[in-house]
Amino acid sequence: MWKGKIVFRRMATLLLVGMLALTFNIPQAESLEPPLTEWTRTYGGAGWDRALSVVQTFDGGYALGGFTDSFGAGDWDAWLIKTDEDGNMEWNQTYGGPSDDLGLCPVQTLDGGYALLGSTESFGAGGFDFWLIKLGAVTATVDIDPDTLALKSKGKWITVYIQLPEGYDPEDIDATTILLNGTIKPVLDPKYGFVTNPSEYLVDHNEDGILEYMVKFSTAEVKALLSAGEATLTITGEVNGIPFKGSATIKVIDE
Ligand SMILES: [Ca+2]
Ligand SMILES: [Ca+2]
Ligand SMILES: [Ca+2]
Repeated sequence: MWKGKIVFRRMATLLLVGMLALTFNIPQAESLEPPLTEWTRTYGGAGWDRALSVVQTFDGGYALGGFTDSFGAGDWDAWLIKTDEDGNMEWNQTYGGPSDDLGLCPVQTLDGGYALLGSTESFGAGGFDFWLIKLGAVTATVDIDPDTLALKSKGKWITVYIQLPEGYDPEDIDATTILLNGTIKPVLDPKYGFVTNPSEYLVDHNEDGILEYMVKFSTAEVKALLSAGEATLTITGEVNGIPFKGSATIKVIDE
């Protein structure tokens, strides 16, 4: 075949493909609008503060990991910041010793705590070592009323008193994060004073001078989990975005 004819055919094919592409309006990458910036925040002190990673947490906030020269135990220290959903810092913590402690990539773990990965020169076998840190939940003291639950009783509520260790304010507990045995939510209907009125839900039930956070659960929902014998009920939740956990054992009788 005449060589010029082949070239002409190829050009015609290319032209046709190009026209088809225009006809079907195939989107071009450069034509897409990038998302708008909703907000920005900065975190740090007067020294160098280097961010490495961010993950979204179960409560809709963020855990930020990196390392800081501004704070901590000397040289670089690993730095973890927890924010709420708007990026406001809820708490932060440095980890490290006198040498360089770099990088911190957090993940939130299924138990509501955190696992953090970094590299440390302060600890380990020499030089830099891998560094895995597990943060558990704050231990709460839990008191359940009644201590003995009769499965055939007509009581409407099971009342739970949650006391946190020193340094934590029970008023900072987020009641919407509270769960009994990981499944049952407390009664949060604002028609009840014990849900909305701090003078009713912040009480010193065990009279040790430290306020407890009181929540009530539907007895019917809790009974559905239980059978006669001893039952350990576990309460979990968050105070200022930090997970807490506590358990108490009650007696369950089939009468
Ligand atoms: Ca800085
Ligand atoms: Ca250090
Ligand atoms: Ca108390």
